[in-house]
Amino acid sequence: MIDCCIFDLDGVVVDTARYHYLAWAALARELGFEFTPVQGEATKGVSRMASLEIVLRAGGLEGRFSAAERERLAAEKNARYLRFVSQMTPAEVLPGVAAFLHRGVRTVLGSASKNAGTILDRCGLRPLFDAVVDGNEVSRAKPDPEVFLKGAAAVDAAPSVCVVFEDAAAGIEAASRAGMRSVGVGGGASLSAATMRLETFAGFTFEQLAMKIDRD
Ligand code: B16
Ligand code: MG
Repeated sequence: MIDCCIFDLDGVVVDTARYHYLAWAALARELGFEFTPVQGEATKGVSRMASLEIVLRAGGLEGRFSAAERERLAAEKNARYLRFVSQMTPAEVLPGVAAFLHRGVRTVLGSASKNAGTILDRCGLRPLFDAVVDGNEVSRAKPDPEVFLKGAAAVDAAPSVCVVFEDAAAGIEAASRAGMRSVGVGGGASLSAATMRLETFAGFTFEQLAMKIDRD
């Protein structure tokens, strides 16, 4: 039985990954190197400071900045990212997601992002979630299960009745460590550990989810 759907945000509900990438690439350019889209893939689902380490490593700059300087670089990237996010509209919700969220089952947002609230408000999505757990409330990043366990607890759901929708391998592992089933969303090659795969929410119904998940 499925009684609670927990959604990752970036890459599942909205495509903010391209804004994250543009903001990191601009920072890299300021630091004197190119950060490619392929390198940007590694920042998906990863916290802001861990993403900064990935960017600095790509430029051969790891270990070059103090903690205070890294905080400043991350803040600069975030300010640029927020300029993109502040222009978002409901049209940027990925196809089929809003319709799927309207189904009576309990819905929770479980995201690593500290900007999740702003994105939900810009896209008119907040009323569709019964609970929101984001990067401001968790101390351990995915693949630690903390974000999903907190999300399930917020709506009083046992992990065994929860299904997590995720686009990143770290999130699929976090779901499994939380004792939850998972749906790997999108074409990412690293999602093979998910209970099932889903290319897009367009045309996807809760009944199809229940049939597929309960059969596995
Ligand atoms: P912020 P998710 C993650 O969100 C993104 O996938 C990842 O690229 C980003 O670095 C992280 O949030 C932190 O975001 O800088 O906004 O706090 O996929 O867990 O919804
Ligand atoms: Mg994601």
